[in-house]
Amino acid sequence: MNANSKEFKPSWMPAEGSSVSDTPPAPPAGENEAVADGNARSEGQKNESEDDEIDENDPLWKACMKICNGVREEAVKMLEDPDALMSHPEVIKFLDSAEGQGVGEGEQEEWEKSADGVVPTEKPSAGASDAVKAVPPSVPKVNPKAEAEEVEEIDDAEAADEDPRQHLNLVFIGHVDAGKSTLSGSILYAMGMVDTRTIEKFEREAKQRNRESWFLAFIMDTSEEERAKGKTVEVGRAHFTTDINRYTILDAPGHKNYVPNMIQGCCQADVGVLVISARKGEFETGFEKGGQTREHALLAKTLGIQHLVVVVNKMDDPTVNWSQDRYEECVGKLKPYLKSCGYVIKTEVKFVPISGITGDNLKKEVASATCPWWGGYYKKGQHNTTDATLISLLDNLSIIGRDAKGPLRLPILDRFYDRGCVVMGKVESGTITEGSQVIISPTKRLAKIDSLYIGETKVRTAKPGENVQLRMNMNVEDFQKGYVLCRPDNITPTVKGVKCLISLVDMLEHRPLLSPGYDCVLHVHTVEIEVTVSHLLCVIEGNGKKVKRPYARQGQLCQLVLKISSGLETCVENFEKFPALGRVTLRDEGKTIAIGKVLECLGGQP
Ligand SMILES: Nc1nc2c(ncn2[C@@H]2O[C@H](COP(=O)(O)OP(=O)(O)OP(=O)(O)O)[C@@H](O)[C@H]2O)c(=O)[nH]1
Ligand SMILES: [Mg+2]
Repeated sequence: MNANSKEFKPSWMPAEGSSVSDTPPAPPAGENEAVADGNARSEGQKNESEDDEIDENDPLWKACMKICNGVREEAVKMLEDPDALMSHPEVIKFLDSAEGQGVGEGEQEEWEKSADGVVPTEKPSAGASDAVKAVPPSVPKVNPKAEAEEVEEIDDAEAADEDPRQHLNLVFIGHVDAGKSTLSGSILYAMGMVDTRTIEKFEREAKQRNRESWFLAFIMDTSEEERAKGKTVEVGRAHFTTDINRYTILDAPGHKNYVPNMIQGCCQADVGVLVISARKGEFETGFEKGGQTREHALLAKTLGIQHLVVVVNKMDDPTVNWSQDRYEECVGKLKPYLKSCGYVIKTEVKFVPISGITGDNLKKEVASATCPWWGGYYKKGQHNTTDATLISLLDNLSIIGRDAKGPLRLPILDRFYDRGCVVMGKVESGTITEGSQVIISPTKRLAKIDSLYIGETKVRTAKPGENVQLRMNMNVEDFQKGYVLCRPDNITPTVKGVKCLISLVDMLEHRPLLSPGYDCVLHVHTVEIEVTVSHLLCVIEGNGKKVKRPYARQGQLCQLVLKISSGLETCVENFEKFPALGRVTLRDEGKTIAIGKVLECLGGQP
């Protein structure tokens, strides 16, 4: 797994260190060129090799032959130009049909036996596969026989029927040491996902490391570095279920050095659980004195969090002792700030006092002897909460705007080798189906989803909101973080620049003005890429009037054009069409300076 994600792994997921991540999101120039080369091979080259290369069992070849009424030369011509091919309605229809989704039973075996794992449909862009042939050293070599046996065993597993329960992705955010990992671990323990023996083992280990109170955090903080320092680095991932919902926990790091990892966590989430420490001095450090609470809350809103659950944690601490006044103080100070981030407090934000370490108000309500005032609060719906516990509150949240019938959009978060190519990501729109064909944008290559997993369960389909792992019939090098899987009839645009509406929230002290030429890092869905402000189109004044200005400063709203500094293309969407792929964050020197949305995609392919 990569530096940005880790998880309780399904058995087929890789051992530590086998990932081939941390590569830039845009396609390497060579790869793009190779695609172009592959599409534009000279006539002579084509004649020499084309006919020999044709695999008669290739489903796309069969489709072309069918469409061309069996006229070979016409079908060959069709295959030569993948872009034109994709614009052919009959091909699209074919690919969408059951026939186009895969092959017959006998042929399926041939497909799976394919030694190099490259599907016949790649042939039109053979140049591209040449460009990415080199296997990075971090990809483990495997015994092909053992691989075949194991894959067979895995693929024999019956794909499960769709679970009707809603799936919620929870990202735990907040200042360093607020108690996010402890809370995550405590929830997993309370929900029966961790047994007592494991907890006892972690207690012993935490004691040996002089970090006694961290034993619950060790459930999520699994690396040596994290346990030694008591700080989360990578986003921890775990799953639990209730009778009503299925949940994925994404435990983000609180330290300011790891904000990009936290952004990755937010990208996959629908609900933000903002963990606030009520302990004396800690609330003040985290919220008032330049702590991470503010940046996290703001980023979560920008990155599409629909509900924010503020948990006022460490209520058991001797400096708090379930004090109603301290709770009111924290809530009272947070509300105006959250409002200024754009949250509608009444409908989007809920507050609950908890103790991650004792488990009070997680699954079980705190005893009235310990906290006599809480019952009165939730029964009256004070601070927008009518549920006694965090779990019941989460069970009552519903996520809107998930369009299972819309065009497929699945931004890739990570990919790795494990007896074949596995990619990870969250379905943002549409439905992904086992055996279906997808286009990888921006390279525009066609790929097949051999099998698909939600957590450890093999499933047939996955709808928006699901974090999935896909076994693909491609090479690991064919995917990069920031690529987007889509359907051939509705491809994500690739851009060289974007026109954005941006709010400058927190400019650097020594770079207080934003003007053309300003360099920074653009975060949009799973993409992280360097950009330059090429035009400042206008500054929008308080009365909504657009004015021309040579620069914009903190607190101002402006429209600008951002150009990808490397000149490469990346996948971005207009916010109005796909909000999850059009929310923008600009960071500079490790700090969020601006947030906004994509108004227009510029300079790429449609
Ligand atoms: N008293 C008390 N201490 C807590 C509670 N929750 C967490 N802590 C303590 O706070 C410290 C930090 O806990 P973590 O869970 O590692 O905090 P975190 O927010 O995950 O920290 P980062 O990952 O570094 O951002 C540990 O010593 C915990 O024991 C709580 O409910 N009550
Ligand atoms: Mg942590």
